[in-house]
Amino acid sequence: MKPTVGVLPLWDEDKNSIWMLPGYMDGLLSAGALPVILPFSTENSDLERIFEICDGFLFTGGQDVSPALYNEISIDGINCICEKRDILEIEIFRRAFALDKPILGICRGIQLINVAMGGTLYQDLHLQYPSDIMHRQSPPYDIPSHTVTIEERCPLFNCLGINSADVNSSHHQAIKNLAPGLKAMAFSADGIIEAVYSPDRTFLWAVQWHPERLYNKDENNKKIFNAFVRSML
Ligand SMILES: [Mn+2]
Repeated sequence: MKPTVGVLPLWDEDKNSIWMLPGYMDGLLSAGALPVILPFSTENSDLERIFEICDGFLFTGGQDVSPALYNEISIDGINCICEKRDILEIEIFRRAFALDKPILGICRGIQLINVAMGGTLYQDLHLQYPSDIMHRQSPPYDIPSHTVTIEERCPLFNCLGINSADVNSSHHQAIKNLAPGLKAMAFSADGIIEAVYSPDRTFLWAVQWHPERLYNKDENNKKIFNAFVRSML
């Protein structure tokens, strides 16, 4: 039976509506999983049922994580906050972590996971960490924007067998203080953490770039989805 992956929903503030980018769903489907978009419910009975159904969870990209969650006041560079996403995702993450359900975080996902585990973020790289690296590329988003170096002997290195990779990049925030319990797996040339994992869990990986926009043309990003789904078999 295919593993079922709960996909954290995207939220469109203007339309007041859940939405989804096909790459997240298709990337999981192509790796052999059945993705399902989760509802915005934090009722205990709903969550208990969700955790019976789902073998793993994908934390998607999107709005900025509220700086209040890491005890900071928002600076001017902060974009749209989505409180209902923060609440849902922190709750799902805590339960998934406690139950050792496989977790993959992408973009906002790496940031949310770092904050949920006690880390902090650069609220806006442009204001707080200026560099020449193009972390916020212009379209098209399925071509590489910068290189990352991959730490040796980490799970990402073991999975890909390479110590650098070209990645796309659509973020204006990033990990500042890495949460205790997470280890960095990849860095951009300006020193930003671009991938993390938990050594204490079966599969808890997160990346700052967008495999869902690259997996169908880049074998390395396909391998990330494959490794996530394989961990649930
Ligand atoms: Mn980047």
